[in-house]
Amino acid sequence: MCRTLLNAGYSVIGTGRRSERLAQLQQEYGKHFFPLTFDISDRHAAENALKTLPPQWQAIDLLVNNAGLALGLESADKVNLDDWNKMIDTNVKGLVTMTRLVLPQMVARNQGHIINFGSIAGTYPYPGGNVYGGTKAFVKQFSLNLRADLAGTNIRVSNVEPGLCGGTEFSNVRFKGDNVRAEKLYENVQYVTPQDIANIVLWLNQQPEHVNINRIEVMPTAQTFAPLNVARN
Ligand code: 8X3
Repeated sequence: MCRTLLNAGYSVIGTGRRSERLAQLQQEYGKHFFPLTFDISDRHAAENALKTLPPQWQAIDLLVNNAGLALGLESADKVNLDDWNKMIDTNVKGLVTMTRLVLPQMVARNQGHIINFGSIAGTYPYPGGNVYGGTKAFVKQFSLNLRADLAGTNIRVSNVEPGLCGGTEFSNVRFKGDNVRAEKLYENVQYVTPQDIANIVLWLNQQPEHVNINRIEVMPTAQTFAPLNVARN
């Protein structure tokens, strides 16, 4: 997403925990890229990081809240409670923290766009989706509620809800380093790619200011719906 926006002429603040990845982008894009290393689940780290932004980087027109993770696919009675907390800390608390920190200057300038990352898991339940799907349902409703609060402003809010998206570390993280299991998920299927999603983010933001896409649900053509489960005696 950073590269797609940079190639389209945007100046980008890239955030993440791994400074070496951000340094790589800075090397490639020079003064158009500003690296900001922090863990989004640490509220004070996020507050402090944003305070270090030089004045010319403080007017943020587009906030892309894509940081998030799924951990495990165990059923709710067996799940690791730390995993649930980590998903809530990142997907919910991290996302609302960033939104609350960036939104005031958007409101002051009456300009801006927040693009949140939900998931199809926020709409369609699946076994083991439990808290992950719950966090993404939160993101969906939070995005819509932001629009209600921002009535009368020019600030846009969109929720991107991807389905099976390969070519990221999503499943390696979900399966805690079981890379064979992670790779299997993407075998013999044309999944949605990070570039597909980046193109959608750019397209959402490039709509005219009077056009707000509230939600956009994206699946690979190869992914559709399973029948509802009926447990029989
Ligand atoms: C990513 C899609 O199906 O793994 O949020 O929940 S899924």
